[in-house]
Amino acid sequence: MMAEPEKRTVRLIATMTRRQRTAAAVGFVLVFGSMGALLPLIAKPQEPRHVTLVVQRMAFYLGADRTSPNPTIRVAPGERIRVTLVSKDAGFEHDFAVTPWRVRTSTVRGNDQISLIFQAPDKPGTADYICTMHTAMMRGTIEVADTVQEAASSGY
Ligand SMILES: [Cu+2]
Repeated sequence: MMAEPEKRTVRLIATMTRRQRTAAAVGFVLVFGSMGALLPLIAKPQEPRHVTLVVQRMAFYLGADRTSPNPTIRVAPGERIRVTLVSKDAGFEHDFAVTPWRVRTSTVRGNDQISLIFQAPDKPGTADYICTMHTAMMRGTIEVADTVQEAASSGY
């Protein structure tokens, strides 16, 4: 008797008056419409892009690269970034800061690492990133690229 409940539903709708049917339709829209409004609150925010910066011999390096000190970091407008600062400079203290964006990690030393999530500005442009303790040697450019594709093409 699998079809029984369905038949009963059809019969129920058929016996409804026009007013009841309108009320049911309005109820349906209200219930599912409000679920739609709640969806952005329930949905997870997009995972931030991970950028690993290694500090070694008084310079920043991206990911596994050890050949390009203080490289340009490209991000997309409004993109959420998780910077992980990895210390490989025993005996020194370092941090990572983008002062105009009010971004600054705490200090790492020895074999510490620290992560910080921040949101890139919405407008394309550039800013300096620095280690606030060694601004002369540890300084590079962070760029908000024109497009997401441009930022993603620099892949790290
Ligand atoms: Cu430093």
